[in-house]
Amino acid sequence: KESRAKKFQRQHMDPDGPSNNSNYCNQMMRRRNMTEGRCKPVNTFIHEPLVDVQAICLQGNITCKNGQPNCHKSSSSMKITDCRVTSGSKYPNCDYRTSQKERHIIVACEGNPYVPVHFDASV
Ligand code: PAX
Repeated sequence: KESRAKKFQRQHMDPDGPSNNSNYCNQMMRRRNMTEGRCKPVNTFIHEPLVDVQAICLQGNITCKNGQPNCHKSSSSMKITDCRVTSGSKYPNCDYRTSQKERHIIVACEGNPYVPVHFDASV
């Protein structure tokens, strides 16, 4: 079974991206298997080296949206792409809007090694 850490990498890591392309989210959401069973409504891809994203787990500790205490906010802003399903999108034809941003990101971390498992927000 896919570990939570590997699932985070599949859903959120794209260190070599983004291709400067309005179809980025349509392609990546399908390629990373987030359009099976339903269209995942919102998903963020992170365009930074994996080690830099893993290091967020050692940075500022904050409370997560769900009240758990295991969230961490990146001390630097990071290059990200937000993918949001369009209002007219109808499964199985998942249609996304692609928005590139530079933001601080908040991730939840777990385990030993203590690594990212959930994307909480960008600020
Ligand atoms: P997830 O299912 O929420 O979390 P995601 O981050 O890709 O997946 P499994 O065993 O898979 O169920 N975990 C936690 N989740 C939440 N909060 C804390 N503190 C926590 N600690 C551990 C993946 C796994 O992490 C575990 C959790 O139990 C899961 O284990 O966002 C919904 C999705 O949209 C993404 C982030 C979420 O997907 P929501 O409802 O929290 O707002 N998303 C959201 C995003 O990619 N970008 C965004 O800007 C926003 C707002």
